[in-house]
Amino acid sequence: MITVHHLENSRSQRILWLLEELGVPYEIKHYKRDPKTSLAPPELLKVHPLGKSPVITDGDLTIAESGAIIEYLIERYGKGTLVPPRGSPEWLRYTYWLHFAEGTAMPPLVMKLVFTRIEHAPMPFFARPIARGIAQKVRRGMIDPNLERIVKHMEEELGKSAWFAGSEFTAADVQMSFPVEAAAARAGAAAMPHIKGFLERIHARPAYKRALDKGGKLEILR
Ligand SMILES: N[C@@H](CCC(=O)N[C@@H](CS)C(=O)NCC(=O)O)C(=O)O
Repeated sequence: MITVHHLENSRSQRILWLLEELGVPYEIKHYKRDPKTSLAPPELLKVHPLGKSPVITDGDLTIAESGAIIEYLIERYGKGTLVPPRGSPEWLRYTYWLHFAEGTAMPPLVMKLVFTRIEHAPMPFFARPIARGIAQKVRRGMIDPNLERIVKHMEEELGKSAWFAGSEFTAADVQMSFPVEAAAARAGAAAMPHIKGFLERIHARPAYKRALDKGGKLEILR
C-alpha cells in the first residue's frame, strides 16, 4: 500500500490528485504546518532527511521530490496512461514541463513569498526601512521581472493547446498545477485567460475534487 505523507496546503496535494487520476489505492498520513513559520513539523524528518512534503512510501521504498514521485507512479502504476508516447514531440514537452515546474517556476515563486513576508514582518522601527528597502529592491529588480516572463511563457504555451504537453491531459499538468496555482496567488496569473481556463479545467476534474476531499483544502500561502 502506498502512503502519501501529506503536508496541509502543499505540493503533496498534486500527488493525491495523480493517485486519484490513476485509480491506485493509497493511504494518507496528515501533517500540519507550524502556524507561525508555515514550516513542516519535525515528524516529517523521520520519513526523509529533508523533512519536506511530498514523500511517499511504497513497500520498502521511500521517494521524495514531486517530479520523481510522479515519474515513479506513472512508470509503476500508469499502464501507459497520462504520459505521451516516448520520443514523440508531446513527450518532449511533457518532460520539459515536468522539470520546469520545480526547476524554473517554483524558485522565484517561493522567493516572492519569502520577500513579501519580510516586507510585512513585524520588526523594530529602526530596522524596518532598511529591511523593507532591501526586500523591495530584490523583489522589484529580480523576482517580479522573472515571474512576469514565467507567467507570459505559461500563458503563451497554454494558448497553443489545452494542456501543457498538447491536446491530452498528462501528469505534466498535475506537476504544473502547483506553480500555476502559486502564480495565480502571488504573481497575477489568475488574470491571464489561458491560465484561468487551465485552472478551471483542472478544478472541474472529478479526481482533483476527490483529492481535495481526502487531503483537505488547498490554500496557497501568500
Ligand atoms: N522540490 C520539492 C519541494 C518540496 C517542498 O519544499 N515542499 C514544501 C511544501 S509545498 C515543504 O515541505 N515545506 C515545508 C518546509 O520546508 O518545512 C518537491 O517538489 O517535492
